[in-house]
Amino acid sequence: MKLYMVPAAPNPTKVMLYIAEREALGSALSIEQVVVNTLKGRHREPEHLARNPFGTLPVLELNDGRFLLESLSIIRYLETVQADTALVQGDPAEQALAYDLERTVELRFANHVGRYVHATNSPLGLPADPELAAELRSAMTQALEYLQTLLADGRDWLGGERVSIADITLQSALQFARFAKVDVIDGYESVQQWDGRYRERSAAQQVLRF
Ligand SMILES: N[C@@H](CCC(=O)N[C@@H](CS)C(=O)NCC(=O)O)C(=O)O
Repeated sequence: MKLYMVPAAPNPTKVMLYIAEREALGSALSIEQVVVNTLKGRHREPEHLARNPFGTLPVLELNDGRFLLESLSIIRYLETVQADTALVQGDPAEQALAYDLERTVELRFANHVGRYVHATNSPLGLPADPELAAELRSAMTQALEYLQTLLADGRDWLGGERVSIADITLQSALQFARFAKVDVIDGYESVQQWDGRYRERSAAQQVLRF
């Protein structure tokens, strides 16, 4: 399999952290990682558009030549490979709760962080949009308060004792904010402590650049 990706971008980072976490659990997923340089516009060139007509990253090329275009679908597929070392464990309800929390982090926080970064200090040079930034900041506040509530019982990870896909999605968003020198967790002490803990993990040390 081949993972087409670009470092520091949130959705590719999500899959890269996932793979590193699986490897730490003993999986040998045999995935070659291929950089598609978005700063040079390589994702808009025919070679990448043949893999994914939408031009986004990550893309996973399966061994039979088919392509998966969505980060969470890639993760769900990889969960079935060497499933004895899958990241998401537990009975069906526990697994559903893990995916539910991941979607909550993505849709109620990480997506806003991506748009907030571009509205304040866009790495792509997009014009600042203070009005949109204020709206996003307020939406992010609700999610951050929810995360603080989860962490208030002293758990290490968002879902409890084990690192899960929600942790990976949160860290991918926070790295993107750091890359753009935008602080989105200022004042949220439990989330800041979680961030410090996650960045000490070997998966984080291998994958994160910022
Ligand atoms: N829903 C997709 C989103 C993929 C996505 O938007 N990737 C960004 C990088 S984080 C990208 O490729 N942006 C370049 C573009 O849209 O032109 C996923 O989760 O994989």
